[in-house]
Amino acid sequence: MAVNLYFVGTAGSGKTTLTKTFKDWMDQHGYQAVTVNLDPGVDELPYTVDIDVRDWVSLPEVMAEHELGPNGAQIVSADMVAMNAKEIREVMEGFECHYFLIDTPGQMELFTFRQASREMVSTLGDKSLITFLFDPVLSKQPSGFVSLMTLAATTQFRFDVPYFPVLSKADILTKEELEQIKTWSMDFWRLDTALRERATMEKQVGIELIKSIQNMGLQRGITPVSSHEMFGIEDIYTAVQDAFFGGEDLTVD
Ligand SMILES: Nc1nc2c(ncn2[C@@H]2O[C@H](COP(=O)(O)OP(=O)(O)OP(=O)(O)O)[C@@H](O)[C@H]2O)c(=O)[nH]1
Ligand SMILES: [Mg+2]
Repeated sequence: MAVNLYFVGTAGSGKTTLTKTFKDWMDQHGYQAVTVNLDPGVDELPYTVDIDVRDWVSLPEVMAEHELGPNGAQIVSADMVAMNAKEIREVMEGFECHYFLIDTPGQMELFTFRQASREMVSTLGDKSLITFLFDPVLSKQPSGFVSLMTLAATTQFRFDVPYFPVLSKADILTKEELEQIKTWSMDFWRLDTALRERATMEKQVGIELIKSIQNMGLQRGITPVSSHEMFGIEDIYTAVQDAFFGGEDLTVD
């Protein structure tokens, strides 16, 4: 059975671009990947979409039918997408592939915080992994990094599937910034020290959040990834293979 690889992250963190980059990488290696768009509100996609949720739910139609603005319509659409999960799964079952690459909605809370999404993820397959994209600009500040770790932890808590944290668009960071973020992700003491240099409120709340993330066993390194400069892609593949196939490579015909 194929792996469902979800790309999740805050708005503009690079989910759609990474879906395309990962698909291209799999094609180049002779692996079979099928792209799935779960964002009913997206206009254009840079990849050829194999399974498109817009075939079931259209944001402009939801806005017109329910007389809603774009935000309200996004919420209704997210639930409508989830209601169609069984049908989407049936369509997925018609494809022979190694991975389904699943691009999720821009407003990640619509996907992450809704009970319907949780049910959808389990309906869509048994082997799911979330690639969680850390926005590089937010990650540069210790408090931004802690906030994203909290979001990643919340995502894991909501879905209870393995997740792999990546530092997205790492090409826009300097070598020093990159090293610092990698250090913070592995060594919370260093992150704690960086936070202590900040304003009192930020410091106190941040330190408490770090402690709970550490207690939850979620302290782990982050993998820098760039769709523009093509690095880190293979690391995602390796993480998936480690999680589900004991690190064995996929077989190619
Ligand atoms: N420098 C750089 N820019 C990137 C990279 N990946 C994506 N981008 C840019 O970041 C912007 C957002 O990328 P998307 O892939 O649309 O991000 P997204 O998370 O799908 O966005 P939403 O679905 O709207 O939340 C675009 O302008 C991309 O060109 C990267 O690896 N490096
Ligand atoms: Mg997108």
